[in-house]
Amino acid sequence: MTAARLSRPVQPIKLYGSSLSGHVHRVRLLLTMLDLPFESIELDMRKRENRTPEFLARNPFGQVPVIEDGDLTLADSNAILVYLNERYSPDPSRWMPRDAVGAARVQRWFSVAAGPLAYGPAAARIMALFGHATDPSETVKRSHALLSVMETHLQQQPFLAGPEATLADIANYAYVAHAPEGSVSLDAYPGVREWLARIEALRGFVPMVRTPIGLAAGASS
Ligand SMILES: N[C@@H](CCC(=O)N[C@@H](CS)C(=O)NCC(=O)O)C(=O)O
Repeated sequence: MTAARLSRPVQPIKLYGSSLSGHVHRVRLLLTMLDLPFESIELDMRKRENRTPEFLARNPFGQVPVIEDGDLTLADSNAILVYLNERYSPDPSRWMPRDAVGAARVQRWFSVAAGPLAYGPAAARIMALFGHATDPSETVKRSHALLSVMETHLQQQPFLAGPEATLADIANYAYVAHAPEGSVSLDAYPGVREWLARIEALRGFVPMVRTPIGLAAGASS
């Protein structure tokens, strides 16, 4: 059955996540930009609260974010962005273009968020935060390869998928902004830094918490 577009959730949307997660932050960002009521349920990943039978019933991959909106349980940050926009935005085409090329451009940057961003800046930051034993140099190298591509792209247009902000920007924002927490400096990427500032200037923007590492590194937001 197709869910009709509603202006407001019947009850606050439950957001299962961790305040340290950029995947969760991107959902929180859209919730606040759409001014939707929600309740955050913080999971302690170090205590493996994402691996309990109750949580695995919500997402068998054991990953955050997950939302519950009435009877609906939905996992995966980019899928959640699409759902919230289609279900609740007064103007869904504002965040997700309706034309073939515009929609494809957003999908392309969703793929970047799930691939090079996750395996580059997000992974480098996690290693720094949780002190994983693995050598971070490969991840740092991957991060700079991604940032170089983003820099060239953002020198030509203000937002990732075109002249206006879309879900593509929301999906990619947090792990780029917090890349310095993983020893990935943004100094060489002025176009990327200006793009971050353009997102931070959008109505309803909320930052992701800075970790002590981020405060020391001077991460954006
Ligand atoms: N494709 C997923 C990835 C989410 C993800 O990697 N979440 C991390 C936190 S940032 C997680 O839950 N990791 C725990 C695990 O994999 O066990 C999404 O976009 O939601």
